[in-house]
Amino acid sequence: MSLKAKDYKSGIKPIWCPGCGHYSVLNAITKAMAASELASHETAIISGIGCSSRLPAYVNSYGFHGVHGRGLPLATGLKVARPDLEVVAVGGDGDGFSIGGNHFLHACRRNVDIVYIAMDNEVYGMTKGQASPTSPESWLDGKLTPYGTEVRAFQPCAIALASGAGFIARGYSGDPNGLAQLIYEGMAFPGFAFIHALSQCVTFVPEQKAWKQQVHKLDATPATAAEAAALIHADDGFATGILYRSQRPVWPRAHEQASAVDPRSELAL
Ligand SMILES: Cc1ncc(C[n+]2csc(CCOP(=O)(O)OP(=O)(O)O)c2C)c(N)n1
Ligand code: SF4
Repeated sequence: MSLKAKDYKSGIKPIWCPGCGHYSVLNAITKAMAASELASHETAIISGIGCSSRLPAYVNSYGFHGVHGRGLPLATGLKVARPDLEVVAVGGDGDGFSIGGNHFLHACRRNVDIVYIAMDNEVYGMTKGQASPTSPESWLDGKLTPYGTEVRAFQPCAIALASGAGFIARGYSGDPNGLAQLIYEGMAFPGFAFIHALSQCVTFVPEQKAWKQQVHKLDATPATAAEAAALIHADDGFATGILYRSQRPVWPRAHEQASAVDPRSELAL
């Protein structure tokens, strides 16, 4: 019997603020799991630290809540050891693009067959509203960055493209069905699938409620990396849909041969 999205909820009540975008990302993930007809024991959700990184506890699957910025190396190790699992890494913009930035570059470059959902609210929510790598340069926060960040914002999709990601998509928490579709396609994609999920922090950046009016859907996916680069650089950051899709060999290439050898049989010798 196929499972419904609600069957993938763990029953643990999220402790996110009312209105936090992360609720909808959670819903989108469980919808994508149901559409993919994944059994709970065939899926693992891995995270770092942050409000967004609490997500694995709320999903009825294998899960691991790691340390700050280390969701991607954990997910990579798991996928290499257990290629049969659908491995999904999740986290926030602070987790993934600041302390975890180096891992982000190399995950795109390695092309391990995992999905990475970065829940971007342009702020460190859990630690009470400091600027993050994706905070706009002009973002004025009275207490912590009273003159703006004075630093150019990190561009996750441009960096993903330059680093070799084969699947790059942007979704919005206010459109959980659209986001679920992107996650579903990311799960089906053979290789590293990066999903930039705009997910508002209503507590520390309440003006993000206006994102609902700003997001717009792409008409078509660019056909080449050059076209994708042009689109991503010209984009206002609110275009949703698949920004780039192109397959190349996944890592490790000797996956099937390696997984056929049970390491315990060698130890027994
Ligand atoms: C090594 C380390 N440094 C700093 C922290 C403190 N810390 C916890 S969560 C967090 C930021 C989380 O922000 P983000 O990833 O954007 O997620 P959000 O809470 O906004 O969903 C930081 C800096 C930590 N837990 N570990
Ligand atoms: S502080 Fe922001 S990111 Fe954290 S739960 Fe509240 S609304 Fe969500």
